[in-house]
Amino acid sequence: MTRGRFITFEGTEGVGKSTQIETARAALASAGVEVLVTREPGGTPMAEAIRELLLTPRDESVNPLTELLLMFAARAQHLHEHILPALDRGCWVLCDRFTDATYAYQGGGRGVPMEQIALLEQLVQGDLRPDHTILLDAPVETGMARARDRSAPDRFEQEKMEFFQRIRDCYRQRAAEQPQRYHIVDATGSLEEVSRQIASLVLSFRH
Ligand code: Z5A
Repeated sequence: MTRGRFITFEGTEGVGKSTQIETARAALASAGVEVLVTREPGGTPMAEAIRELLLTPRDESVNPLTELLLMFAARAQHLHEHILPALDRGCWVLCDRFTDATYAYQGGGRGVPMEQIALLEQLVQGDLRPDHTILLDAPVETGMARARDRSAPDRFEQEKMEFFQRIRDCYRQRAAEQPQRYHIVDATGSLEEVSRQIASLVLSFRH
């Protein structure tokens, strides 16, 4: 049995990750590939409960280390109970955010030292890294404008523009450092243009 591919979707708020993960799922399914779509933080009942803890706005300020540890606690549960069993049975896993988001949000955004994130990454994941990471890239303002009409902002969405700018910078820097894994897609185009690129990109991962 060939192990499935692990593909992650990243980017700042509202760039179209959830929309494009569905495009990717449909393209792969029509090519006969078995696909599991999941997300972080979350993906199992317990990890979804941790997501709720992380996203709920609260009066108490949240220490960046608490946030970091909760992200990796959710990830350990998700990875071992859901992602790894799927990959082992040959299923492709499409995940809406993964550890690159931790480097971008907790590292770039909150200022947690990257070495601390790398330590936890190794502890929780061992050698597992995504086979491909699709970075949907657009100016922060573009994503915010697209996401604006939704429900009340969660704890992350309440942050200022500079926070999201640091996150975008961090993603772009990581993509430049790891060009073999990262695929940058310009997310400013129309829905049809971006979807076309995503479908052709994920289909190319079969070879
Ligand atoms: N977080 C973290 O800090 N550390 C970690 O390690 C992890 C996560 C894993 C939850 O993530 C939060 O957790 C997140 C980071 C943090 N906080 N923030 N911000 P999330 O992924 O659930 O939340 P999100 O980033 O806010 O996702 P989102 O806002 O749902 O955005 P999206 O999935 O990228 O966008 P979308 O829902 O597909 O599209 C938004 C709207 O734009 C929608 O109406 C679409 O129809 C429209 N759209 C999409 N593409 C286009 C184009 N091309 N043109 C026009 N309109 C479009």
